[in-house]
Parts: sequence; C-alpha cells; structure tokens
Amino acid sequence: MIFDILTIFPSMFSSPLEEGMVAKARERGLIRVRLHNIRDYAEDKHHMTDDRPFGGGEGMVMKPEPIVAALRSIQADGPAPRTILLTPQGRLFSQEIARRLSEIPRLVLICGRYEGVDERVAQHFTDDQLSIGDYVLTGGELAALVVVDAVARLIPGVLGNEGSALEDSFSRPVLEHPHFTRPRDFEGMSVPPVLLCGNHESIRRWRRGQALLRTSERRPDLFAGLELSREDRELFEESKK
Ligand code: 9D3
Repeated sequence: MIFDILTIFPSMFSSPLEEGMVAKARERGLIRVRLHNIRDYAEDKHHMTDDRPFGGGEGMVMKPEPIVAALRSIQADGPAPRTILLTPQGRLFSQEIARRLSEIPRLVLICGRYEGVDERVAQHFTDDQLSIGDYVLTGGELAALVVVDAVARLIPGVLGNEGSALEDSFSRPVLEHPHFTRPRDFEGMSVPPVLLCGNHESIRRWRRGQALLRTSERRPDLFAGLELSREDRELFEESKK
C-alpha cells in the first residue's frame, strides 16, 4: 500500500511514521509513505499556498493551483489513485472506512490548513472527504496520520498478531475488558483476584461482564445497540454488584 500525502508541513509526519508498527511495516515494505510539500508546487516567486477568500471574511484559503499541480505530478506515473481530502466537513472516519481503504493499493491524502482548501479542489479532484471527529484541529495533518495508522495496521502482515485486527473492539461494538499485568500489588492497588485464580471460564465470564459494564457506562450509544444474550444479561448484572 502506498500513501501519498500532500501537506505544507511534511515534517509533522516524521516521528509518528518512525515508531512502532507503522515503522516496522515501512521497513518491511508492506506500506510506503511519500510526502509531498505543496509549497514545492507553487509557481509564484513567494511559493504562496494560500490566499484571501472571495466574498471576504476571516482567514485564508488554500489556493487550488499548487495542490492540483502536486496531484498531477504524482499521478503522472499511473492511473488516478483514490484521493481523500481531510476536512472538518468530511464524513466521519470509522473502522469500517479504514477496513475498506486497507483494500486499496494507493491512497492520496490532502491535508488542508487555514480555513480550508478552495472548494474546486474538493469538488473536482477528490473522491472522498473525511473528518476524524467533532473537534477543531489546526489542519489535516494529524487527521491524515490517524488514517495512515488505522489503515496500515489492517494490511496483512503488519500486525504481529494476525487475528487481532479482525476482532478489535470497534469491529464488535463492545469496549474491551480491563487489563492488568505484574506486579500483583502496585502501591496498594491489587489485581482483581479472579484473574489470579486460574479458572479460565471464571475469567472469561468476569471479562465479559466488565466489558459490558464499561460499554454501558462509557458508551451508552454502543450499549443501546447491543443484543445481549441471556448469559450477557446475567454477567452484566453481576458486574454491577
Ligand atoms: C472559522 C471556522 N474554522 C475554525 C474553527 C473552521 C475550521 C477550519 C479548518 C476548523 C478546523 C480547520 C482545520 N481542521 C482540519 O483541517 C481537519 C479536521 C478537524 O479540524 N477536525 C476533525 N477532523 C479533521 S480532518 C481535517
């Protein structure tokens, strides 16, 4: 999978792509990330990437010419790849969208800055527009990193543990149970005794109850959509005691 990223701040991508699973995936050639500085495609002598909005108002708008020149230069070597604009006006990014994107061999991600990009870029040069959530960022770069991270880990061979990408908690609509590791007593805080008892059935039932309890408390929206089995209802009630 190749990601081509268009940005005026390519250095924002260095360390996030140089650590952890994404770095491993790049080293192993499972993904490639190519950064393109939009400013390099600006033809004017000051390499301007933004301009004042027609109609007036606050802030600046990203000019279409440098973005489109960058798109054309990276498309010169093949068929038009799937092109996504990161924008607060996009549809909400989700695990389902990440899964679909992970099946595409090449993605182009355009990171907006300022008030956004000229609408003609959005309308005529992108296939999709994504937002990562209802909060205000300073630009699309962190959103693009979120998309790369979420998509990369779904590519076969990227995760050490092959099965786990499939059954992650947002594939199933239940939050995960709590996790504990050594020491058994940390500054007076102990691990729930059931996890030390060695009875795998008891542990499974406790974890399921905790997962349901957390989901009801933290994500009532997800909990409302669950169809609980008889056992689930029993474990959920037990977890509340
Ligand atoms: C005057 C209104 N503007 C500032 C509040 C709107 C605005 C423009 C540009 C708000 C944010 C941004 C920059 N954000 C992104 O480019 C962005 C984003 C986001 O802010 N939240 C969630 N997902 C994304 S994807 C790109």
